[in-house]
Amino acid sequence: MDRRITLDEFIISNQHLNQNASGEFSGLLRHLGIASKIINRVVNKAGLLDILGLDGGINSTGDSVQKLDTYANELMIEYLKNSGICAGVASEENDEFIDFTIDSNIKSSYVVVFDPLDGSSNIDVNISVGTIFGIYKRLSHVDRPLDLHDFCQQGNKLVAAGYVLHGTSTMLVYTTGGPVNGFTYDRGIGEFCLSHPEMKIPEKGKYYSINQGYSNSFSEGINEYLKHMASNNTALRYIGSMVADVHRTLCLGGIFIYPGTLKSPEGKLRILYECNPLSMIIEKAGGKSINEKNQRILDSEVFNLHQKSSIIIGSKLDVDEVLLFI
Ligand code: P6P
Repeated sequence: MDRRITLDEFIISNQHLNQNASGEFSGLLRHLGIASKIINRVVNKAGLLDILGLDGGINSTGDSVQKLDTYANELMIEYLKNSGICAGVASEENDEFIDFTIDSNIKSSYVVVFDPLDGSSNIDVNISVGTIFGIYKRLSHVDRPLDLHDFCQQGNKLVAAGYVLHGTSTMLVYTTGGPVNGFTYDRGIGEFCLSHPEMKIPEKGKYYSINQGYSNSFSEGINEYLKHMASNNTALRYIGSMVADVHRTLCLGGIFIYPGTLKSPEGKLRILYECNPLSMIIEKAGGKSINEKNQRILDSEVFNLHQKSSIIIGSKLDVDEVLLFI
């Protein structure tokens, strides 16, 4: 019978292939899948549940918090804590990391960093949003409380990275250090099913993605690049939801750029739970991801949970083309 394999079947059948994959690690991936299904259910009927609109809060990086952000954040924390196989989490929505081991005897080797609902400014207008996550092995001993170093690790130490995109369909895309695989959510059976095995980013794309509205505060080099792109009639696509813009770039090729601006000289996007996980995905799919100083994002030192970075991510040839101008 020709049927697509589910996420659970895929994780279990590949467990033996991955040196990081213990039953604990596989279980963690499966719990992230369950939490994503529940978030998807709410995202898809948010308008009916009166959880749209701002909840009045401001998160650690100054973004006004949407109710759905809060819901997704609390759900991710609850599911990862109750899984018993996650030692703690760091979230865009929380100033500090949360140590699950303090009031329970969880002895897990893994910590999870995530943005529970990236692109939240789009929630009220029905534009794609997504969850971005990264999994690290903790550095502190399992019998000790977690500390900041367990989370502030370089992206090249990630053991897994992925995202869930709530778009026209809902997709989970992740890598555990090998190929990037995409799963599409089949509501009929309530499962993520393998739909895009071993995703590869095209060497060069036909779109570039940047918020050109800030061009007055971009560097001269970035503006020279934008003039170049306008002169060769390259199409601009910008959704305003990083996970959606990067997913399109992964599928069709091209480039996504969030450079430093006057408001955010180091860039707006956060290294730990936005830039690093998406950079691991794009690199494992054959692409490239650097900052405006031409440093590999995954090699960036991480000093605090909400540290920001400029990012130039996408097809190798498109990223190299930007380098000619900056
Ligand atoms: P701007 C969403 O708030 C986000 O963090 C990313 O998902 C997105 O790429 C970026 O901010 C959009 O920022 O300044 O263009 O609205």
